[in-house]
Amino acid sequence: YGPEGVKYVQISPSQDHIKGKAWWTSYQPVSYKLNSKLGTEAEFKNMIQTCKAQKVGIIVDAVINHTTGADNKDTVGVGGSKYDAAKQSYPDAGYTKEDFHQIAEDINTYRKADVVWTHRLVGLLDLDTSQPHVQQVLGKYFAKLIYMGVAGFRVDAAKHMSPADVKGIKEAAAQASGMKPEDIWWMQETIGFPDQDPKIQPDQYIGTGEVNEFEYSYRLRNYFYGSIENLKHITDKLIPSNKAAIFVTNWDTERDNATRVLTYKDGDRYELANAFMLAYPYGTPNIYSGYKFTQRDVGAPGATDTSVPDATCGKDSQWQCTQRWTSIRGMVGFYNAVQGTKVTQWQDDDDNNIAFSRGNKGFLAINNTDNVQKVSYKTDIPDGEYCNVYVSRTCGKTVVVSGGKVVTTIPAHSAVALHIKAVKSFYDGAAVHKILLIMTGITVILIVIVAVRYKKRSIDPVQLQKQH
Ligand code: LM2
Ligand code: CA
Repeated sequence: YGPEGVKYVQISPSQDHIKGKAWWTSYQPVSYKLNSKLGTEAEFKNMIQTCKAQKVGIIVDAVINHTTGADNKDTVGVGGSKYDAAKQSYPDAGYTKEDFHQIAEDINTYRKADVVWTHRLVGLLDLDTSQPHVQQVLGKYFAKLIYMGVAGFRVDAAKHMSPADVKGIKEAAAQASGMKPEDIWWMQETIGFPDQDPKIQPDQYIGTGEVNEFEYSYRLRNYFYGSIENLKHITDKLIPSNKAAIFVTNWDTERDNATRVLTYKDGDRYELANAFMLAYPYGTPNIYSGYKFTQRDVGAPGATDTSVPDATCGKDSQWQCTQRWTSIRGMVGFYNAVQGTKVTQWQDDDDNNIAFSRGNKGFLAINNTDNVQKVSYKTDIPDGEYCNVYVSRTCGKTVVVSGGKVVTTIPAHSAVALHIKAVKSFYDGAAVHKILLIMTGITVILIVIVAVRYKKRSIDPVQLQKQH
């Protein structure tokens, strides 16, 4: 990931949790020990160090609103932590019954913030996150992860804790780690719905950190199945860019909201939407990579009640391996190359062809129709021959910018993505090879000529080559 320009990797929850084959067992913690289905504490540490050495930070998904389902009958977590859901006792976490909200009811309305904060989310025992003891337990957990080198956090179910509680928890984390609260990267899951209580909307949580902007994902789907010319307004009335964490989908929406978001099952549109997200300046983009599934609850390929085998990519793999797609890798490079620029030269055909530049650093054109499209777009990137990083990783496909214009054809549901760090030139592998060959030829001739003229001087051919 490091050499590819990926800056952070968000991982599934790292806490000890209930046993079971389903993927969502990771969302039922039994303590804050770091042995889980996904590995041991030692492996976790090793991952952090390995990634850090390549300048890749780890973001931990912190499940802090609740513990297990109230009706869970087991007594030992995957990592060995003891618990008793009936007694609301989680000794390895340091929780007793007093640490939980004592309303034994599920959330039955989203029109009352208080209910959403204090009732149980799908039957999960709800921590009383207003209590100093709970905040301290959680603060220590965050501090431990920070000391281990973790770069930031995704805060699960933030919407189910009041902004005041979340603030208290973050302050406890700051105190325990010696950091300032504002220096802890805190990405909060706050699914907004306009008809729900205003007090649980994403904008209520931006005081403590970033929030997930789900509306961005919904718009992407609407536009890619409607007209992508609308993308020019995609950020209208959304959370401010510096507070928004965005994605095309995540593990929840690809299962429970597949009619509202794009997923790997949407093929080209999904790929194009990810490219757009990486090309257009808004929020912190997250690329999601999970596994293929037909049933909602089925765990990762090969999962047992207590383990998940390493992911594999390649032919026949059940993993999506989004991070290996040519277009994604190309667009990660694009994202990094165009930082600091704005959108310029927006062009569209009022329907499903769009193009824009990122100042003089990048250019993206998308054809979201079923037909090949001949295009002629203006661009602010300098004239030259560029690699189309959406379709090739080796500069196998190039597009020429001439007279400030891109004149080319774009296949159905494909894109042209050009940026100044991927130019077909002197410096790219194939070209350098050819140029060296030509130069060698010229050099030989020059040496001959020079040798005739300055017979008596010895000229170092290497020097000559350099001057040339
Ligand atoms: C999240 N964000 O707020 C996660 O992104 C989401 O994946 C989690 O739900 C949820 N919050 C709680 O952390 C998943 C999954 C649920 C699953 C829960 C708990 O989507 O289906 O609920 O994790 O593991 C499961 C059962 C549900 C049952 C519950 C409690 O599906 O039927 O409710 O466990 O036993 C009785
Ligand atoms: Ca709660």
